Amino acid sequence: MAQKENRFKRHTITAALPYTNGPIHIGHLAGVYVPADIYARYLRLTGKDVAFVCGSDEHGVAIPMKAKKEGITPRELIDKYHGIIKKSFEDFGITFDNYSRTSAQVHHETASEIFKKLYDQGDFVEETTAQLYDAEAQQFLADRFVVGTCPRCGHEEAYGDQCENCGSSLNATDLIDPKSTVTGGVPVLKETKHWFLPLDRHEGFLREWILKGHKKDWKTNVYGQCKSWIDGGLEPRAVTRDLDWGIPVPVKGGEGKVLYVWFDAPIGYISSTKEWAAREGRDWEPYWKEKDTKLVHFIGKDNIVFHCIIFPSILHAEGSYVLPENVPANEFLNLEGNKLSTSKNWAVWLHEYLEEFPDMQDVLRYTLTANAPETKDNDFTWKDFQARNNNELVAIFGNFINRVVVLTNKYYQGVVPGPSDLTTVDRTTLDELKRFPETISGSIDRYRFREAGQELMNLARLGNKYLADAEPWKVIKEDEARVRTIMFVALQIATGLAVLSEPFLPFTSNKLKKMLKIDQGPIEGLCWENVPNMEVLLRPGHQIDSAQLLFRKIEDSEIQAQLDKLAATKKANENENKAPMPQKDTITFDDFTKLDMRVGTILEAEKMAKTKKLMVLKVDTGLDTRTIVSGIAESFAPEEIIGKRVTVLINLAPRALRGVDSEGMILMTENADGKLVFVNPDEAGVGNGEGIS
Ligand code: B3M
Ligand code: ZN
Repeated sequence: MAQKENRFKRHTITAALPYTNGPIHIGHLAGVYVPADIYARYLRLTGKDVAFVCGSDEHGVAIPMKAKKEGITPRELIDKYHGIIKKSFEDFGITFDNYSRTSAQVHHETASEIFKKLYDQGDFVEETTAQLYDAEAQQFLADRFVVGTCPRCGHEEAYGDQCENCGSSLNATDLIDPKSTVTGGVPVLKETKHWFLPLDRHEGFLREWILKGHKKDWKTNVYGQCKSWIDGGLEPRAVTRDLDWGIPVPVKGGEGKVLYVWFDAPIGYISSTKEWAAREGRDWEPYWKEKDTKLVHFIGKDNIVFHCIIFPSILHAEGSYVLPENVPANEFLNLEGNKLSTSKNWAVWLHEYLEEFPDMQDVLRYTLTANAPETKDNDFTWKDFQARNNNELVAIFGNFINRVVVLTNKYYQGVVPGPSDLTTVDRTTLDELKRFPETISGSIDRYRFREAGQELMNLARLGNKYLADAEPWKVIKEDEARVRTIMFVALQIATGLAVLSEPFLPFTSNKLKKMLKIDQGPIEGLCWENVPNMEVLLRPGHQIDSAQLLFRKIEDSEIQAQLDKLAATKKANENENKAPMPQKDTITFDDFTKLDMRVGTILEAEKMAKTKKLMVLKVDTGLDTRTIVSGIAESFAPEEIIGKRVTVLINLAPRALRGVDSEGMILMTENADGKLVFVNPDEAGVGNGEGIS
């Protein structure tokens, strides 16, 4: 294996801190956490000293905004989602060495210390400026408390601190046509004092570090965004806010103000490392201060400016920290052709996936790696998820392993046979196996996880093809010695898969190691680096276990259920956004008194033949029992409405509907999912303004 870059003695890997204003969805996983975990697992497997850290991002305007929406306190909100997020990462096999939270004392101390040091060094500019203020709400409008048009790209939903469309970092006063998200009102300007990080003062350092430092191994989109910001002229950025939620500003005059969330959040990586080191009895400083530490930030593209411009400027000003070697930001993942959205519930939530597809973490890991938005936005579809599972994991990887283990048990009671003479194909196949660790390493070292994942699948393809071509189930009849060799070669490939799949498919790798009985501590010398050098990975005479299925087929019905769930979400969003029908022309009281509405009971119900919507009802109106035809057959089954009390308009002129005289109208409305419901406004999901017909 080519002598790889070993100038680093340790690796600090960070993954963007998820806001605790909602659960984790597949966009977060594809953009940040799956690639970061693959990278950290791979580094550990190749013997590196790794600190893989993350934690919940619990400050910022997003938190009180969501708490208000949910009718709970910010503290209750962050505790709720910190718990959901932390558990779902654990259940999905994301192997953080520490998952902390920015409400932790260690973080408040660390962020305050760094702020104080920069303050004492005179690295901030203290300035009283006119900031956006909502007079009705009596509060300043920063970050997500204000939206407007981005001055850079024209995106109309840009926030006060950032435009998610072009990634620009903004001052709220930069926004065109700003609107308060608290009251919807137009903000006024009001003077307030804040501390600014003069990024313009760091232009020289940033040019040197990024542009002259030739961060050519940085992704094009990352390097390009940095270059455009630096060339576009860096401006001072406020690093404090007029908020009561966050880390109090630790200097005189900071009363009633907190640190800007993007000042404190990246420092959360350092706090999380401190927390980890204290628990493990290690020293945290080498992971952040030694020059032979490789620091890599895994983030989404909307966080590039904070991780490549602002945080490095803070660390550079502080003076004792290392800077990131790479920031391999991913683009965005869409879902079924639409942008993922927490607020619109347009997402596949990790905790729900884990409930609906138990023990199938690796199927999602594999699919999100195969479709990772590494250089451009990409789309997740449930059909593709099914295809990746059925056509690759089941049909190639799983099929190969099942044949190897079943046949070894069938022909040799599970004992690895000693090979007889190796043919050219055998030797070529074993030589190809030996090349896979370096090929996969090469892709991972360049943060090309899609490519690396497909190389792993190519190893399974190699095994599958070798076995299919060798046909041991036929050869066994006349040449048992040949079959010993075939199964020996196939078992070497299966062992290679067990080792090399661990970063991508950790749950599968564990199952496979158990089947091959190499899970009780690896075989002497069996490790990623040694696969190319070992003549034999699985020795003749080694006893393996019986076959277990690694993957199961995903049925169309399971995919349809997910698509139906998304369709219902889409409908609910349409209804939520649907403006209530405008009021009809005014009528007189006399007009109203002409309507004769009574309470009635449905005695009989039957779907009208050859129609989709119509149902023929017999209704006891208190005056009589009459026939009423109602268009509710797609919303109810006949048996579920027998005996239902309903509101009936009984003096409507009879109408013949498909040959049946309908003598009246049952009043209905529609709930948020678009389902017809009987007029009972307490019925779940019926919003004010819904028409009654
Ligand atoms: N909490 C998440 C986001 O902007 C943000 C990342 C912080 S990383 C220090 O999507
Ligand atoms: Zn923009």
